[in-house]
Amino acid sequence: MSRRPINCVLSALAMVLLMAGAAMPVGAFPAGSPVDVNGRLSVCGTKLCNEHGHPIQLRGMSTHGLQWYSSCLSGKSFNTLADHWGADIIRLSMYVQEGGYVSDPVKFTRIVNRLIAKASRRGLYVIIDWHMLNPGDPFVNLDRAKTFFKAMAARHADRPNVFYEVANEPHGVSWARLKSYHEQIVALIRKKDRDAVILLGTRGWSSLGVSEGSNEREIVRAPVMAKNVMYTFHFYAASHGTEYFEALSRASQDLPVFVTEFGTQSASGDGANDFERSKAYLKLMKKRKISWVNWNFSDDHRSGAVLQPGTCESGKYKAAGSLKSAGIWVRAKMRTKDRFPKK
Ligand code: IDC
Repeated sequence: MSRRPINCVLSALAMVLLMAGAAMPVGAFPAGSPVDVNGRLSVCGTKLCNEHGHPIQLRGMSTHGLQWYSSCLSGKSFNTLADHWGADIIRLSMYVQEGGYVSDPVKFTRIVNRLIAKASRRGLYVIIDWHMLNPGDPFVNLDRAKTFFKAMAARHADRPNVFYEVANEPHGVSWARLKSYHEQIVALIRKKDRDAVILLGTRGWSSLGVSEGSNEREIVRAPVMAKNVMYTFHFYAASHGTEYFEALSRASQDLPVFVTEFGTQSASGDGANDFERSKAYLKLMKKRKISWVNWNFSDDHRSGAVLQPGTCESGKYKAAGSLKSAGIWVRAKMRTKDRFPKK
């Protein structure tokens, strides 16, 4: 018997579900997509392992602040990342201040839920980023962070593809203080979500302490005592040279590290690209299987926004000339084949 009528019925059903805004069943990911291939991830020693126990490296893009550039968060832009860029992961950068979460918690919670569903339908991993920036002390927003992560963990605990990043770039606070924040949020997430990987911000704008005269040793001496946690490191190649590079190199031998943000330009997210130094970082991250996420997938005017202004509005992501130089460079680094170990 021909399978066609069954397929028709199934796709009609899928259409109805999609139109009704229903979530696809958790666990159904497009064949061959990063989540289909790797499943639920966990921390194994200093590495990130897939469900078959193989260490893997994920690569992807961060959004700009979710309160800005909403046209860059369309289905088409997610398709571009999944299919054309070969991204494994999308980081949802939900600013806390600057017109972000605090201005309308219900709205931003809804936006994040919607985008998680969108990434999941494409078989991508997704980072829920509590993008605290100023003030640098995460305790200022503690109650809000608790409300947010409680809602996130309750809703997404069954998804195998979600990461929680609990503090983007803390600064001006000691590791002891930061550690106590992390412990509270980790405990709260774990009440609902027993095993998703939780990403912990480090001192000095997630520099492992380097930009505040410290380094990874303070974390090695007093790590957060929890399973499936990793420490974040951010760098901007034109600003952050040897000291940062060496800290990442040392730290990744002692701690599970995830680069949840990097730029090929200066820390302002703008200015000239330093592709030479970026290349050295990428080489190190490949060797050590350190996952990375580039800042940012938007058409903001700054050099770190990978798309040319106007691209998201026009939807012509694949057109010649749609990418800035950072975009051309990063996409080429992301778009490589057979990067995951066989099942
Ligand atoms: C920048 C954006 C810029 C925005 C600014 C203030 O590119 O458009 O006006 O934030 O919010 C970070 C931060 C990230 C910064 C980025 C570049 O996590 O929010 O984005 N950066 O400056 N840390 C180091 C660099």
